[in-house]
Amino acid sequence: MSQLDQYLNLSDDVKKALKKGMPIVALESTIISHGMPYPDNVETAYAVENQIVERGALPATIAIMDGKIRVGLTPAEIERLGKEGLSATKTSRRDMPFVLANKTTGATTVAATMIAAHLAGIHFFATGGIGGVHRGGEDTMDVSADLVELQKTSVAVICSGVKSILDIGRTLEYLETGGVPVIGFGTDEMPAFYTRQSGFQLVLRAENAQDVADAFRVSQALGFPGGMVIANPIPEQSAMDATVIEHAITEALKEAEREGIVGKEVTPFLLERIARGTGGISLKSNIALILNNARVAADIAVAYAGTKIERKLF
Ligand code: PSU
Ligand code: MN
Repeated sequence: MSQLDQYLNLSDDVKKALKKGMPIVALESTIISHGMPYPDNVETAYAVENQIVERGALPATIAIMDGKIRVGLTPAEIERLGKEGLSATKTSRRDMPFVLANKTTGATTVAATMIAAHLAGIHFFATGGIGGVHRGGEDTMDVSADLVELQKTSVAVICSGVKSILDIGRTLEYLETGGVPVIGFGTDEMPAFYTRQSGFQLVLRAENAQDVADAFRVSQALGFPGGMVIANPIPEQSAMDATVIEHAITEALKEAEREGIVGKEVTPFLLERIARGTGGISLKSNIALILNNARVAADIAVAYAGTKIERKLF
């Protein structure tokens, strides 16, 4: 067993699919433990996996369990993580060695999931939103490790942009400096998670899954170390009213400041307060956009592989 194999465990389905060059979509687990309440988190995680299967790709939800990076959780393991919720350790790149050594349960962020996907050989990863530069980040230096990971690890992340709890303009500047392509999926504008528009223009645009797969292949051929952001706007019918969401965000930010929330607690705190502040409307939008991202990610993985998985593998 190689040293890496001691800490990296792929499910049999993932191994099989990798060997045959079949399309696979990685999924993160912080969104399950810290992004949504139980049982919506578990139901959503299952629904996301189903969408990917239906589009002809294999889903691989990733987390750290029992001292191993697990690529391809079983439904029972997803349930376990969903129930553990906030008591699972939110695990980004910084935290991975310690969580693995201590054999605690680690829910992987976008950054950590990218690392795991890359180690496994998976190129595409669907989620809701990535981390970014926080509002006021120019003073606090609160910049998500996701933005740094995107410069280092060649995995394409299909998401609905970043929430406007963050500073979208500075997030885009940071990604540009780091050489990370942000590709609007059928849009010229950076989506703002709950809403389709942010007011920030993008310079790269793809019309379909094949366009993204082709660009990713070129990035690989050039040996670029970094990944890509595929910014896929929330479906029109599920988008929120911009003033409603902005109000909830402003309130959540004030509360975070009053309570002195810092570090890795900031994002989960804001997500929870916003869900509460909008009386659950935001949760519905959140679920709709993730399902949509899962479908697009599966289409991209299928376009890249040039083949579909016709039958449910598991
Ligand atoms: N943004 C969301 N939902 C999420 C997250 C971000 O809209 O669940 C999670 C992701 O796992 C992301 C992490 O990688 O939060 C970023 O945390 P931080 O800002 O502490 O880097
Ligand atoms: Mn942070």
